[in-house]
Amino acid sequence: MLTFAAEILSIIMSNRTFTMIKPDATGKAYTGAILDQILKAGFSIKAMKWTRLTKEQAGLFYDIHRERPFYGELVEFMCSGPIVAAILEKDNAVADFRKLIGATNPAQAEEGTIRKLFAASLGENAVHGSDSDENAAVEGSFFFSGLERF
Ligand code: FUP
Repeated sequence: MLTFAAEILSIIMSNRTFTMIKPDATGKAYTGAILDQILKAGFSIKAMKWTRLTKEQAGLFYDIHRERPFYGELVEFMCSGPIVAAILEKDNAVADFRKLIGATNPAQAEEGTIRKLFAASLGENAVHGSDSDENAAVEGSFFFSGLERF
């Protein structure tokens, strides 16, 4: 069994990131196509669940944006339908995944990126990707226990 320290280390390792396929994308049945892009880009899935956030959970997940004008809409949107949450592994996972999904606003996302292909707007932008190793660890732990990640 992993020691506590080893478990924390394995969570913080820079080869993991956290993603959500958001309610707009699950609602349009893009889940399979998005997972296909993720796997083809070389990421492997270390944990995954199909779930639906409560308003409280969505609010907590995006707590960092609490004071921003779009916070209310963001929380409403994120609990408006099911999501897929996953921990992904690949060398340089956080940066490579941000590149794969493209800019936050799909209008500014590069051709071929997931947001360019599947997102309709800044507010409803199909996928989330952690912006740092630290946040990847925190966000992964928000959804998955030690027994649920491999
Ligand atoms: P990202 O790291 O690309 O997910 O983007 P942010 O953390 O800056 O924003 C989180 C989410 O808030 C975005 F995915 C969409 C939403 N958002 C807005 O609705 N309006 C904005 O001006 C900025 C972000």
